[in-house]
Amino acid sequence: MASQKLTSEQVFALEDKYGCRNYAPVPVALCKGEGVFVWDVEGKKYYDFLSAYSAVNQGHCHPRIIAALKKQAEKLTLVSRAFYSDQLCVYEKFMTELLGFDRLLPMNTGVEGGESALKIARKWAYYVKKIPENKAKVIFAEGNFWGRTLAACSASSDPSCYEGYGPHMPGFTLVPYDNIPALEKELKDPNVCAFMVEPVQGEAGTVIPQPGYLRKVRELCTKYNVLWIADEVQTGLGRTGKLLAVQHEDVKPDILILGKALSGGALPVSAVLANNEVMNVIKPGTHGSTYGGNPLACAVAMEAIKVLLEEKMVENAAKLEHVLREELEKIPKNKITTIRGKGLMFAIVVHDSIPAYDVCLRLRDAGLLTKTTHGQTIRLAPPLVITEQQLRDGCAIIKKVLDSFDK
Ligand code: IF1
Repeated sequence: MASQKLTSEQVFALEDKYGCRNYAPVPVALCKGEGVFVWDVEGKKYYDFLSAYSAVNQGHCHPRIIAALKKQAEKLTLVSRAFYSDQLCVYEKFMTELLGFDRLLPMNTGVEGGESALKIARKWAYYVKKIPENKAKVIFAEGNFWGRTLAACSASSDPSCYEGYGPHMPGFTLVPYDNIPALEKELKDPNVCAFMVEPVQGEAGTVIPQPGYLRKVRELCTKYNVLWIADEVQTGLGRTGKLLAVQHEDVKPDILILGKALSGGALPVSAVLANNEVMNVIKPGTHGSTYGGNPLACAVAMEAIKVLLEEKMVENAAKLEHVLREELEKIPKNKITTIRGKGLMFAIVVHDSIPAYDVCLRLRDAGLLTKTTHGQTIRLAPPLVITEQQLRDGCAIIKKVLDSFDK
């Protein structure tokens, strides 16, 4: 079967028969990607307005990233951390100088970045803040999403994330997002070692905090000697119109987590960055990963960051934010009730009279791919290489599809 060209129906049937049913994908079978476009197995072309949940900010199969992948793949892909490689050290220097941190811990997936950040925070709690052993607490925001591990599920306020996965990780507390008094109340607990939060909540539906929230988080975490962990796995690397979303408020976390677009969608690459006082609590043999920091990932990640910067994708996201908002605001309120967005990280809430999933199906038929998050919310996050004309074309498709629900 593998050698034959599959039809969409065959793709759906094979996955239905042989795959774990942990997703209910939009029924489209993709086989090619280039820039803002993807193609299905029948050759139909689509705008990608999801960007693999912001992992292909640089556009699908960016030629420079693919070239870097191929070049390194023919030399050395993996040696484990049992030995040094000529790529990891250069990548660590490149990233720490770019983002202004002393050290980088290389991991693979975003959730491994989150897990690593929490392990660092707990070590710091006991070795530096001197919190009594096994008493360290971490605060998360309601509506958070940072992956699918048991700790990530334990931190979630969403039953579909944590139900049936107990017993849950102890020492986790939730506070309402974008609520400074509630946060400060928890931070006063001397056993709190960290507050982990997304600068813009992705899975929650692109929830943007009030201006000044991140600045207050920074102030309070400093005041109460608590580590601020910024989860920029989705918001980072240009998605919100800044290299890091925290830069909208000109603040810096104690621990920064990156993922997704760190490799431009070529392979899983994540990273945790922190300064010496925090990162040095991790001693040899106390944390690691077979693939973390592999030469292939380092070479790809450096090129992915370079193209992001050199092709001014961050600036493009900032510039096109107003175009996307302007186009969406033209759509009547009886179709789109809410628009939320920063840079090219947007979500719309469609009127209850229009099933959001049906909107995604009709968008697919009209040549644009995206997916709902909770309820009636639909994400709109095209690659950051999109042009103004392409963005307006995409919005015209969205408008036409929503109009079609009038009939
Ligand atoms: C799925 C959601 C998005 C993330 C943030 C860490 C991670 C993610 C802010 C973990 C991952 C992905 C996971 C993927 C779908 C997607 C997603 F819908 F699940 F919630 F983007 F919003 N921090 N998000 O958004 O990174 O381990 O996946 O590399 O699990 O369905 P990962």
